[in-house]
Formats: sequence, structure tokens, C-alpha cells
Amino acid sequence: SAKLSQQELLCELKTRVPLTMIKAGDGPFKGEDWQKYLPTEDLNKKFENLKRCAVVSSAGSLKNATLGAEIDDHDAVMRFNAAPTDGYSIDVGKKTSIRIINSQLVHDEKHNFLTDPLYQTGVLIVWDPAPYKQDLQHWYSNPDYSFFERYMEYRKKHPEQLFYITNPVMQWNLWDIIQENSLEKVQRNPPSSGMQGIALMMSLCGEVNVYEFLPSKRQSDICYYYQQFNDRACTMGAYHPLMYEKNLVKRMNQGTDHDIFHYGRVTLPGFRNIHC
Ligand code: NCC
Repeated sequence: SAKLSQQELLCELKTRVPLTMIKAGDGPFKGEDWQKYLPTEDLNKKFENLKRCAVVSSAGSLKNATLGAEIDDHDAVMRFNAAPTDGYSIDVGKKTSIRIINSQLVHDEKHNFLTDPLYQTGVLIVWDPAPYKQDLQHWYSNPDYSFFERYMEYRKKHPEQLFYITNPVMQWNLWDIIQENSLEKVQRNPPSSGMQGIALMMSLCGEVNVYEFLPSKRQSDICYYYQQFNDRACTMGAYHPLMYEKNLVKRMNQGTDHDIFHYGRVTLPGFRNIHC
């Protein structure tokens, strides 16, 4: 298809990737337990009128970025998986309003998801690499990582903390847009937590600043700002179509190349400010 303009691309996202969380009564998510454990409050009701939001990738290039004060200055801050703030706040800030985690983290014992206080701040959102565009029943009986039981266990322990499960339709609609706007064939794996988070924050906020998703001058092979571990695939992608995601975000960026180079910062309009 013809190369879409920036505005057309933003409209694709706005119209095809609306916020969709699992609610009690959706397909197999029925019965007493799901009724009790799935949040009844809409995520976009909880976060009404957020103006400026920050999405903080976990990239190694946040090391020595000293972006903490700038990041905390936003109305809401999103982080991913096991990314900490303690000990790194000068670079990445202290505030966590929303944390997106993958189902592997919930499933694998080694992450201590049920007990580590890291996860107990802000709203949690979990996603699972569900099969491409199958119905909920199909996914429910065969999730990539079985995490439903542990989800309920967590909710039992922390009933006050909002904790959502994304409907896989969101990630696959996003994947479709990535594929349609790439020249090559894209591996059919869900977009990274980072890319999913960006789309989600565009739903909730008037403006979204994304940090070190498009790497700055600090780019290196260091995987995370919080670990001594080198792997280029963390930035370029292997399982996730990260390269393609980043190209798409570059095309949607309304900030400058200077902002990317110095601050690893991309500026995207929220859906409410995209007029299609
Ligand atoms: O690595 P991960 O993501 O937790 O990183 C969060 C998001 O930050 C962006 N990122 C990260 C590192 C880097 N050098 N450049 C980046 O741009 C990406 O957008 C990324 O999504 C995931 O997406 O869920 C992922 O999760 C990890 C891992 O499961 C969790 O950290 C829990 O331990 C995956 N790593 C492994 O499975 C080994 C990773 O592939 C994707």
C-alpha cells in the first residue's frame, strides 16, 4: 500500500487500536471469580483528563541520562516489567502510574511477582502472546504462559490495586498496522510491551513523551539501565518486531531529531488530539 502520511498513520492507530481490557462477562471470563477479580472501573475513567504522559523504556541508554526530573514532571508515568526506580531515579524518575507486564513475568517463579513490592505501585496491566486473532475461548484454554491463576492470587492479596488484563485484539490490531506499514514481512509475534504501552498511553493522554524507545546518542549494546547485560537484540528485536515498531514510531514523532539524539525523546499526540 502507498506510504501513509504522519496524520494518516496516527489516525490508523486511533481508529483501530482503541483501549480494550478484559471485563467480567467477556467470553469465557465469566462466573463468580472473574466477577470478583476483574476491575469494574474503566481504565480511561480512572485516568480522566491526563494531559502529559511519559513512557519510559527499559533500555540501557537510560543509564546516565539524568532524565528523572523531566520524567517525573508528567501527569502519569508508564514503566515495563521488572524495571525499577529505586537506585535509578536520577536517570528514570521515581513516579510509576502504570506498569505493563508480560504474562511470562507473572508466570515465572523467579520474578517473585506475588511478593516483590516493585509491582505494588500504580496500575498493573498484563498481556499474553495469544494466538493471532483467535476467539477469547481459544486463548483462555491455551494462553502462551498460564497466568490466570496467579492473576487471581495477586488480586486476592492486593484487592485495592487496579490490575487489568489486555484483550489480545489490541496487540494484533497494532501488529496489523505495523505489518501494513513495513516494506518487509514482519514476524507474526505481538508488539513489545513498549509498543503496546505507547498505544495505550495515546488512548489515555493528551500528549505522550516516550523515552529511549528510539535510542539517543547514549545507544549501546547494554540491554537494560538496571542490569549489567549486553545484547543488541534488546534494542533491535528478535522475538518482537522491535525494528519495525521503532520505524513506525519515528514516522509518528512530532518532536525533533535533536530531541531524539539528546534526550531519547519522542513526542506523540494523544488520540483525543488526533482529528481524523
Ligand atoms: O525487555 P523488556 O521487554 O522488559 O523491556 C521493556 C520495553 O522496553 C523497550 N526496550 C527495552 C530494552 C532496550 N534495549 N530497548 C528497548 O527499546 C522495548 O519496547 C520493551 O518492550 C517485553 O516486551 O515484554 C520484554 O520483556 C522481556 C522480559 O520478559 C521481561 O523483562 C521480564 O523479565 C523480554 N526478555 C526476555 O524474555 C529475555 C524482552 O524480549 C521483551
